[in-house]
Amino acid sequence: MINSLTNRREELFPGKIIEHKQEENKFYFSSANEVTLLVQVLTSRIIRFRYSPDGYFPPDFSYAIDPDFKPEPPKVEFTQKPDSFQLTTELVVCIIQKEGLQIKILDKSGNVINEDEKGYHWEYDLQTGNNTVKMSKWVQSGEHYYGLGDKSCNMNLRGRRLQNWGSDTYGYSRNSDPLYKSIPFYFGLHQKTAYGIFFDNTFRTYFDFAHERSNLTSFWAHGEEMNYYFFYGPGLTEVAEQYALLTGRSAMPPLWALGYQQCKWSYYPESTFKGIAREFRERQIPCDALYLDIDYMDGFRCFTWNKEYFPDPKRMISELAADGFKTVVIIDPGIKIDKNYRVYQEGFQNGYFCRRGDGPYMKGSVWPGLCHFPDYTHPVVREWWADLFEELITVDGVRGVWNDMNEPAVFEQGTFPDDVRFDYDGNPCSHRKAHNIYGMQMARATYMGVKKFCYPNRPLVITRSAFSGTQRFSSTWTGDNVASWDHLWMANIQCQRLSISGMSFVGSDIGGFIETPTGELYIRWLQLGIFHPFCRTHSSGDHGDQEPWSFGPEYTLLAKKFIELRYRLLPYIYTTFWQYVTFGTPMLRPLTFMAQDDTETYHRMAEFGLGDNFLICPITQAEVDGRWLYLPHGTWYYFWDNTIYIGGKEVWAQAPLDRIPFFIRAGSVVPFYPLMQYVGEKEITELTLNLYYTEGSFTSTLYDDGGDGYAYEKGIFTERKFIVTGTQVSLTVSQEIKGAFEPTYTTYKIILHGLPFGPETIRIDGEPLLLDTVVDPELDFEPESQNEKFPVIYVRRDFKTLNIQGIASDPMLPEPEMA
Ligand code: MIG
Repeated sequence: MINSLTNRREELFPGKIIEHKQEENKFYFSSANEVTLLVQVLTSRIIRFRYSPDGYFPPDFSYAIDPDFKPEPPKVEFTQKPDSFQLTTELVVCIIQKEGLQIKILDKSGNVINEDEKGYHWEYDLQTGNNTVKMSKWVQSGEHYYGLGDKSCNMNLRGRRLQNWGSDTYGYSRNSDPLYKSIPFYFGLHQKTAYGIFFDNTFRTYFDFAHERSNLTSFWAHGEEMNYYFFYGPGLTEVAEQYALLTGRSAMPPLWALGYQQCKWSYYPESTFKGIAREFRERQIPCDALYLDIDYMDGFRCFTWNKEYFPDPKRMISELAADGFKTVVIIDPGIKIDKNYRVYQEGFQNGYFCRRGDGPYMKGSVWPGLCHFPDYTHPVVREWWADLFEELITVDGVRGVWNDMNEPAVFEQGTFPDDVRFDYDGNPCSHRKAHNIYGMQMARATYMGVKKFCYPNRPLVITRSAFSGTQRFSSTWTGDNVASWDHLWMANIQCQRLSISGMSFVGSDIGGFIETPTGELYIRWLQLGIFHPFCRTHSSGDHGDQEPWSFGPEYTLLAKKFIELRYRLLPYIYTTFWQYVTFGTPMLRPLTFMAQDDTETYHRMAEFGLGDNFLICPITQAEVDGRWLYLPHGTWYYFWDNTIYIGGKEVWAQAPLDRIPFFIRAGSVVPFYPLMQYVGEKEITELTLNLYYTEGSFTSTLYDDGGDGYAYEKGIFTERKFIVTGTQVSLTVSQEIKGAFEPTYTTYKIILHGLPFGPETIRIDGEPLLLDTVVDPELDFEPESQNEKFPVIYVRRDFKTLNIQGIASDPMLPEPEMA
């Protein structure tokens, strides 16, 4: 079937099943030619398929699967028919053909969700001794495909062939493939029903979505097993959640890591670095983190300082900390070959570096010159690596670590030679198998160290390369992009795609890494960046400055306005992060994920949701003052002027350079922090809640745990639900509170948007209350809105029920405008 593989060899297929056995939720089927299929029913909607060509399964080992994923085995009914076996769970039916082992999965109404064409087959590779393992499936009528993590092409993958082989792709472009990360997980969607497939194989993997043959989708790898997980939705979001349950979620980040971050290659010496900090505070542009790129090191030796540039890092970092800045430093995998360098000596003497096939340590050239590279797939090496962070963190005061070049990247050669050996946690192998998880294991070892030494504070790790599951250890960014409009378009798609592929803590280099953006492009990019979980400006520095104030006063003001908006939105973004941590829900939600029942959304990809209640659509074109976009069904408020839009259709969003198309779902309660220059600058005594009136009922969530530390793991957090119910003449808000955390704020300032009536009586838990009408300075993003008055109510934090009764239409209040 799959053409354009390596040499033409013989394709091998399973024979007829002659034996089967069951061990709890594991079902083994063996064929006449010794092929064995192991079907493991993990939950009612997650089924694993593992194939052995010779009846032998090597020890079960995966870096991707979350060790904490231990679901109770579900109920499975097993039946046999003349031609097939059948496994039935509460949600799906899985049919296994006796002749050929093809799989067919149906939902309980009998709709085919996924069906093998040839199914499992393989080729033996004489050269390496591996099997090229293959799987082919029918394309279902009207099927669309999504996912695969780090890809810069259109959202819908139908018609494409893509591969996973982590690569350092400086200045990549639309459709470049592969990029830095390897996430062999995709979604299928047809008849409004979604499923997912995760091919847990770390070799170079390929996915063909109706590309070679329009009726066929297939995936294969040049080694290891055909070993994949099937997830049943039926919702796309549910599929993403199932995948995140299996491969894990991030822990809660420190709240400051959701603030604005500023980076450049490179800020040095100390006076320059501190100058950047000073400028942020003088200009009152909020910022939480500053980054040191490779030049802070002594000759690019990891865990050292260039003492000429940074004579006293501990003093410098503590001075920055006193002003609210966290310092994050880069650490690459290449360890300079230098007999006088401690890290090199320890690695060399203890055998911690990767070896070539014939024994010597592998050498490769990167920034420091010739280097050896730690084998992070060895548990002892990871421990050693983790401990190397002690001084940087406990003495110098570094609060986060940035892992780069971990695809792994090597100058000239690209990456390691194939014969390089790895421990692979006791399953020794070559680079062919370890390549795609090298960066992940580096990030894991880094995380262990940063977490250990930052305690009781939470760590921040950011990595360029990743494999499925890396989200358990690290955030990520999309690598070396370019300051162009096309790259802004890509940043939007890449971040959405990484988010649905398990990695929600994601952002792009705002403004572009290579070359310089115009002021306009920088602002348009920042407008998108403030809605990405990871929000950092970074640039190569070769082409001029890229700070929020680098483009002239007019743009500086705009940059400040959008970074300020980011800080106002922090409690909402933090709540969205908590949903991701708790349920695996992607933070960024492609339009199709928001409205899977609406097939119009299948053809659009610029619009996305952040959390439950926001819809954003970036402007990715020069010199325009708005754009057409598709609003999913429901009622929406345009953030900038409160115009009310009815979704389920295309609308025009007026967005000159001081706006990004940003809509808020009617009925939602959006928490706002007061303006701060950095997280923790002020004690928050009052939390603003922006309530967007709706007719009918809608529930919003607010999570809080103080933003750092680990008490939340012991239940010291609060989850608040605001249930808003509106009629033409009344509005009721009930609050449900779970958890034991005591926030610093004791009152809510509730700002009412879009009330269709004039409030007459207000009762809070039965008692009467007065209404204020304010010109709300906190919402003054728009000069036009300065004179607009919003009704405001101040209530105690733990109220249970707020009730407003009104008289229809009060001339005192702004009429909601309908678009
Ligand atoms: O070969 O550390 O993607 O963010 O600034 C370039 C220097 C190495 C690549 C990263 C980029 C970083 C740069 N690095």
